[in-house]
Amino acid sequence: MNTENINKNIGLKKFSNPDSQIDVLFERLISRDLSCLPQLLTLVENKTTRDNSKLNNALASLPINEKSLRIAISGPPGVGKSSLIDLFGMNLIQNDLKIAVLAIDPSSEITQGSILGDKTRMPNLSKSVNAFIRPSPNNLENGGIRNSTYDSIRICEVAGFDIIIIETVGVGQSEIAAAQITDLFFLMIPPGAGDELQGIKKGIVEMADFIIVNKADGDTENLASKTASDYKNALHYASISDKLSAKVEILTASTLNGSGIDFLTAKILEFRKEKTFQDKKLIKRHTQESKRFVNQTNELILNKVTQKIEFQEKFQLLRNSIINSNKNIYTAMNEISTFLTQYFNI
Ligand SMILES: Nc1nc2c(ncn2[C@@H]2O[C@H](COP(=O)(O)OP(=O)(O)OP(=O)(O)O)[C@@H](O)[C@H]2O)c(=O)[nH]1
Ligand SMILES: [Mg+2]
Repeated sequence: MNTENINKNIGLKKFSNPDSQIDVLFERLISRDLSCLPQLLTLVENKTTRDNSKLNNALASLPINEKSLRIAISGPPGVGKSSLIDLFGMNLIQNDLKIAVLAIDPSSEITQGSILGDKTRMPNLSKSVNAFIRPSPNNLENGGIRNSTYDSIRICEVAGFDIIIIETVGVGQSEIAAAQITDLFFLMIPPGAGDELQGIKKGIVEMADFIIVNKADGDTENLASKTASDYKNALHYASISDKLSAKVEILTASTLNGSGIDFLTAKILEFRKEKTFQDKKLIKRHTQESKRFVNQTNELILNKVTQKIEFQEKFQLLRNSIINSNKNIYTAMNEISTFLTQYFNI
């Protein structure tokens, strides 16, 4: 990849201990040596070997890229997410933007990462020097979106990518988790069936900034138009208060004939120029960050407590006594509560 033009506005920062792997990788990132990206992203994804506080310090020192745009693209398996990202991404590149795609690969749960899969589904982007595709490991937590996905977004932004796209397959929690770390949420749906048949969870549709009815071509073109107007009617009164876009856009698209892609590109370019949009985006990011802080603190507390051997012993004892009918849940809860109060002095 040509690194010369990548985000000249991002300031340089040095780390004090160049011996450690983390320091070296972050130094390479900040000097825009993009060959460090795969290794660096693996490092943040890999929670077990992660030096949390050192990594957090390094992440905290990264410059903020306020101009970037984070887009989640979600939808049922096979709806055409990767195909759309390929065309949409190429359009954005033609407008002098650099694109990073973090694809949450649904098959990797079984194959431990079928990297070729998503690259071949984005044939144009995978050849472009202005694009970077990262298939992420899909562990079951939140349908593949993990705390580290946000870190990966930040890293890609510092590397100079203007648009960061998260592709997630619609498996319950994943859309919500993806929407919580992005600025805009695109929901893709196939022509025809309603939400329930597509396995789209209630509430997900209302979260979308863009609803894209794909495969509006050939035999399914008319059906796609009908599906789009059904959604328009259904969402007529939907709330938009926590969204960056002024209204939910519902459109048809086809990655075969390219319809809808120019509209999406124009919208994104427009958003990038709008001051109100940019201001709202930064406020939204801070709100998201505060929610993540609450969640991560809860996780941390839980981890710290459950790691204590004394807690584990007490917990197992009480659990077994419930199984053996020696205690009921009320007594057991009282005992564990007393134990926690005494042990942690809280
Ligand atoms: N007719 C038609 N087929 C499409 C369209 N977009 C994608 N496809 C086809 O649908 C299939 C799935 O496309 P992908 O882009 O891989 O879909 P995806 O949503 O990324 O799939 P997963 O990542 O596996 O969930 C491929 O065979 C595509 O050629 C479209 O607009 N029209
Ligand atoms: Mg895909």
